[in-house]
Amino acid sequence: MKALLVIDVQNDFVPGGALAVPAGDEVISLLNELQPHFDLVVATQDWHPHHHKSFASSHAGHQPFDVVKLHGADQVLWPDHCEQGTAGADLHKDLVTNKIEAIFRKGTDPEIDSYSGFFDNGHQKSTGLADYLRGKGINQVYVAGLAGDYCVYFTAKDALQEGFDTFLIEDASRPIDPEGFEKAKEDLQRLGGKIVQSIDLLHPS
Ligand code: VGL
Ligand code: ZN
Repeated sequence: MKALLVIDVQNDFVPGGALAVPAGDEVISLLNELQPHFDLVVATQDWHPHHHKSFASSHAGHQPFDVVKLHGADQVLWPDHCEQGTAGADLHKDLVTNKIEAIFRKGTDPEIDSYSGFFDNGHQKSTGLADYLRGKGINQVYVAGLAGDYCVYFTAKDALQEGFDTFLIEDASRPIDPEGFEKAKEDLQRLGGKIVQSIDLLHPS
């Protein structure tokens, strides 16, 4: 049984948004086409409280994209984005949502960032996504969306660690930084993940 995880297709991550991923909007039509080819579709939503610690504005003297230590780990500081209840946090209006059975929210703890749909960055708290997928009989997990080098990558990495057969759909994802995305894909392959293109799913040979 195959699940598609649609990662953070939210207004703040597309051009014009607070943390725009270059060409982020280009994944939407592909994700819509892909959804009917899966047994289960789940979405994630970055969902931060006001003054979240991943925001540069919460750290005096720092700018977006600076890196600081937060609870002992490196933390990239971001522009304020995906604040709970704002339009920027909404899923993009062009994303078809009727097949999305559940939306897992992340980044809700004011102190800890959470790139993965499964765990916060320190792996302290689970969102329950792995058990949800297992409960639905899923063994194959396909991950796509935004951003390829952050939330897509970390979600795929945790999916592997949770024992799922894991695929990153490259052309249905866009990164913040292309170089970071290359490293992310290499890392996933080293860990046993596979990089695929949407054509492999839409027109299997
Ligand atoms: C993301 C940075 C901060 C993402 C979320 O969805 O990839 N990146 N928060
Ligand atoms: Zn975030």
